[in-house]
Amino acid sequence: MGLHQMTDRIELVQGDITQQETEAIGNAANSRLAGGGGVDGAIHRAGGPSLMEDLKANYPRGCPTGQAVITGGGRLKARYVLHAVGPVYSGKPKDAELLASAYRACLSLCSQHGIKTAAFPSISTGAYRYPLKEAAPIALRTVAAYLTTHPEIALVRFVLFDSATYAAYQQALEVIQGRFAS
Ligand code: AR6
Repeated sequence: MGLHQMTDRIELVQGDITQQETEAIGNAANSRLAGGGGVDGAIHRAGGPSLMEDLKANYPRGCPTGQAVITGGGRLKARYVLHAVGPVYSGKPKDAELLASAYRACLSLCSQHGIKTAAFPSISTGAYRYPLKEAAPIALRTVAAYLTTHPEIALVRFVLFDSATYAAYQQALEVIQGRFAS
């Protein structure tokens, strides 16, 4: 399977992840799983209190950076939320590995729970200040690589909140597709 076929299962849209009808949506959480601003605040508001109850009951010690945990979706259209903890950008090489690992952890939860469709926000590029031009290709390459070995995942949709984020992902996807097009 070439990268072309893998990237056929990746979609980019500009929008609000809380409105997605994929089986799961990703959240850009913090390691205390304490809730916060940005997409995390929006998901907890839209999903309702059951998300935090689920987190407190099942993951009282939080979640390490680069990992993810799963809860129900509460009042969201999505049945599940994948709470991923991306790195706070430091400029060190480990940032890229932790960011890739956060996406892989979400995808691995999808495989374990039979989730075939998932939507992701741009993890770490808001409050955690990961530069978009670096984060977008890492996010896309990590997902594309996972899809090659996991045909059970039918769709990964990146839901990018603002036009600059959407443009950065669009450009990164074109580079990845262009390089591997047959
Ligand atoms: N749908 C999709 N994307 C969104 C939405 C939305 N409704 N709202 C914001 N974004 P951020 P981080 C975008 O800061 O950098 C929180 O306080 C946003 O425009 O949400 O990983 C957590 O509790 C940006 O492109 O996440 C953590 O403490 C992207 O989501 C910390 O922030 C990520 O921005 C995590 O920081």
